Amino acid sequence: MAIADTSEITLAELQLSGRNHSIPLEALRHDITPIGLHYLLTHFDIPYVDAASWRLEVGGLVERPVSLSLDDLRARPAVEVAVTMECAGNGRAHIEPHVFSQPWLLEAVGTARWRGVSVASVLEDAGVRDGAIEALFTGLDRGIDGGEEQVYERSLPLDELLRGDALLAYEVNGQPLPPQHGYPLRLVVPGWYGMTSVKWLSRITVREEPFDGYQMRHAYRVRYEEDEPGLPITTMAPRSLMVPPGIPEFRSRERLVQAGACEIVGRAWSGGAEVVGVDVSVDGGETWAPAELGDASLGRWAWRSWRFSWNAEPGEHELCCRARDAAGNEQPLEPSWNLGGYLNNAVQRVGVTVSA
Ligand SMILES: Nc1nc2c(c(=O)[nH]1)N[C@H]1C(S)=C(S)[C@@H](COP(=O)(O)O)O[C@H]1N2
Ligand SMILES: [Mo]
Repeated sequence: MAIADTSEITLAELQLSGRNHSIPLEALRHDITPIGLHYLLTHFDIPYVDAASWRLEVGGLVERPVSLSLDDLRARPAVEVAVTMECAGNGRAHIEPHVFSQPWLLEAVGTARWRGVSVASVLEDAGVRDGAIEALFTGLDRGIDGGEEQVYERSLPLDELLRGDALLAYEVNGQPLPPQHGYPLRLVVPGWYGMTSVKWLSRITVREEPFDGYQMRHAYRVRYEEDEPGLPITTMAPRSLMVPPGIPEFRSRERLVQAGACEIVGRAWSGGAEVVGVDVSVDGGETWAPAELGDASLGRWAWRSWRFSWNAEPGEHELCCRARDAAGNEQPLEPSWNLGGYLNNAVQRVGVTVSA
């Protein structure tokens, strides 16, 4: 897709996007994203953590509060799961009118193998007391957002944590977490948008009332007016992305493709229900044809590969892809606006010139 010339993106947003990078689309070819190519989003500063003195405190409404070292966690039975993680603000830069925040185009996504301890097992050992409804996950990073000084922290309902596959991860892709992805320990909640997966964990607090800190009450809600509560953001809506075929022009990243057989490949995911189909259009969304879905060997929580054989004819084309899931959700053709610029899963459009 051609980048709009009328962008209102500011130096402050350039500063954010330099700190928080997205995945280069060609890296969608990897089943598991090499960790340096995984997208990154850090609101404040990356904390410097001494793992030798670091502890995870588990407390609040529990029978037996515990304080766990990294060795204590590593000594417990481990689970490993391939998880596709995506930022809820992915697609924000395409929304009009402009929303000021991390200006993601479409690539705030990655798939990694996270290894650690099941959250449910840690909560069960601590003994959740009657009346508890949720757990609050507190990070070590502190900053100011919306004029409020805070640590980054978010909560999740206990029923989601006790039946779900959420884990406390100390490794990613076979290595200790790198500083930027939450060293020494982070939460990973499969299927949910990335804001839920709190990095640099210091504390889990079991609660009898919903937590209403900034990241729950104000951020990550779909709102149309400042003073409405809006709806909380939870699981990832369906999305598909293609590896742009051919070669890029340096400045615009528009593509040049040779005429003839061209295989278009990509990935598709959805947090709420499995992906059941991907359609491709080579005429800007006028007509669609099904792509072939790859197998689900990475598991339920990771993206699916897909492929589409295109007979590229000379001229200008706009390639699009569109995923749908088992719950009947399908990517829209156009973005829609909300205050935070969240949940824009409109189809990707890639402008291509085919040369004879
Ligand atoms: N402590 C802490 N956890 C955090 C964040 C943060 O700023 N601080 N950002 C969240 C958001 S909005 C996203 S999208 C994911 C990004 O995870 P990644 O940087 O490992 O890709 O981390 C989440 N966890
Ligand atoms: Mo995010």
